[in-house]
Amino acid sequence: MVEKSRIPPAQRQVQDFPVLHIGDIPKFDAKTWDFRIEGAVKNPLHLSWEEFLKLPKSLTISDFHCVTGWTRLDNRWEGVLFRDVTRLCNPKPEAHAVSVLCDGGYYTSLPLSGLMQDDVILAYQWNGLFLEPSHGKPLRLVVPPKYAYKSAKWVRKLRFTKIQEIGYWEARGYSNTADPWTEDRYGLQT
Ligand SMILES: Nc1nc2c(c(=O)[nH]1)N[C@H]1C(S)=C(S)[C@@H](COP(=O)(O)O)O[C@H]1N2
Ligand SMILES: [Mo]
Repeated sequence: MVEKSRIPPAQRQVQDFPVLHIGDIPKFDAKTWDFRIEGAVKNPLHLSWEEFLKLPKSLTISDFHCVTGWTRLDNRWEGVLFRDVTRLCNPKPEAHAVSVLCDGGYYTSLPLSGLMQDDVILAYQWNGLFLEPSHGKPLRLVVPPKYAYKSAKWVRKLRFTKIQEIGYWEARGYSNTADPWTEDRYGLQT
């Protein structure tokens, strides 16, 4: 087992890679799949799967913490760093957050500053292989410093916004900041 300092409070380490999502796994067709960036950007982006694969590729190694209590360490994610794709779309000065929209209707959002960190990646490979459909094939976001409901699977669109929108789980009581180290699991209840 690994030193405790890498496991956030009340989390337990798992060796397998659980699958967790709501709804059905969307079908992927490389011919019709596309990826869009829109909203508060100077250069909206529209890429095919083939074009996406030609973007500069990076490798990150990071830990994955689900709010239900499991943590998987040392995942090797390969894909395009969020900040590399952001450079291409040239955000407007008023862009402070990004909504992440997925096939199947799931969505979440994060402050732009957090997404620009070194380990935030739009990943298409995990531990050397293209993603399994259940883990987000063809493309998912990985945001290691946040609970994994921010790591959206089946990503199709990023919308840059002035203020941070409220995502699927966030609208149902989960924290919009989602910091595993402070057990920031639940938003303020009314
Ligand atoms: N599109 C989509 N992405 C999602 C979810 C979802 O329901 N739909 N669930 C999130 C949650 S709560 C977790 S823990 C992780 C799980 O990722 P995994 O199934 O690859 O382990 O996906 C996240 N991304
Ligand atoms: Mo989760």
